[in-house]
Amino acid sequence: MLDIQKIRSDFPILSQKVNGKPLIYFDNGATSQKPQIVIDAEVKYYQEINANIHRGVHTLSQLATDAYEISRGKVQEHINAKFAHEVLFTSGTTHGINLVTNGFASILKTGDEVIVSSLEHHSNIVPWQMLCEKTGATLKVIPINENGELIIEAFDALLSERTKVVTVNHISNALGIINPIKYIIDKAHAVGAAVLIDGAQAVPHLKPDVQDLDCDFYAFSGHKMCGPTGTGILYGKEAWLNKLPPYQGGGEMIKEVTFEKTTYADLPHKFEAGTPNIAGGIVLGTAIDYLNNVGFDNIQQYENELLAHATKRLLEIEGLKIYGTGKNKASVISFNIDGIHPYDIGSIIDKLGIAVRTGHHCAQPIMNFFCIPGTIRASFSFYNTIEEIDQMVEAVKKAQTMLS
Ligand code: C6P
Repeated sequence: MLDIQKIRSDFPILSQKVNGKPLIYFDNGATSQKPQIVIDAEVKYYQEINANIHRGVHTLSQLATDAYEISRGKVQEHINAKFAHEVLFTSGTTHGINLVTNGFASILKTGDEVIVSSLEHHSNIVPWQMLCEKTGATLKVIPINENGELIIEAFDALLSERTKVVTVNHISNALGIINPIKYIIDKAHAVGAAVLIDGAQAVPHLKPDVQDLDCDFYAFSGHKMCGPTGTGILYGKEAWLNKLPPYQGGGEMIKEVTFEKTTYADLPHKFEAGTPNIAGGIVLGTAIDYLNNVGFDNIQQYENELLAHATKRLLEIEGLKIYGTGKNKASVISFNIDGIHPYDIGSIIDKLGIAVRTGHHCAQPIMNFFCIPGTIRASFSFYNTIEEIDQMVEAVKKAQTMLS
């Protein structure tokens, strides 16, 4: 059992008023709020150990390097990676995915195929399209059904010896659908394809086990899991990271540089050119500690209660339609109300202190599938409450009356 009031007191922003009303923050899919312990850790880094890492013999540089590498170890443990050097610090999911697509530019060729799904965020579509344009490979797309679930038989039918990469998100940002990634990974491996999982929306809700999943790459953002913005992780299997060329050239990613030839550093440094977000990387470890203290079993159980309550209450509203009605869902609800633009509802409830996201959620193919311009998306976190959901429902009803 979670003590929600105690948890809420860890997040200073939650006691704020917005537009004169107590903040109800339901835009956790876009970014999560930060507990005081994370904010303090960022300040402490700059006050006490700020220095560049992996470069200096001086004490501060060593302290900062140690803290950064301890954080890498925490991530390794958190996602159960086999080696710490399979954990690359990035600026976020987008960066991680682009690092991989850049690497595959030297591997794919005309006739090869890349499979993505209709549920992807633009971050996991556009880089693959760019890669296909560059290499002559073909992009294939797993379709979805009316519930917003991947049509698995269609995925099976797309697989062939031409398939070189399969990539899907673990959880859809726009609909909250949880994808059957274990099945997808196993099937893709059976035809010899590599698999990248976009875990951006999964890591706030669950603890991925990359060895159990057996994925080749798993990308996620720190800012969606109580960590600082500008942080992220790309997990890659050692063999793949050794095979892919570096993403960026620069300081710290080299073994030796001459004008004739440069040799590259060992993992993970080969993929970490330049001065990274040192404070962010260190503090991401603090965020992971915080979440593990709350406990992912507790988080999942409580968020499921929030989701069930919100679904039931929202469906009381006449003319309201929920998108993403599949059985396996995270605490995200996308909905529309007959005859009303999602933006109008979002704007009115914002005046009542309620933050939701409206629009296409960087997932336009999903909106096209449902023939809608966008949805209102309420994405819940473990620090939200049933009372807040009830207030949102009343606010949506009010907006509906005003706009009808
Ligand atoms: N989705 C949302 O409101 P970055 O921006 O690199 O941290 O994450 C990109 C990204 C990739 N994949 C998925 C499934 C995502 O949800 C996101 C970010 C936010 O849904 C902002 S668009």
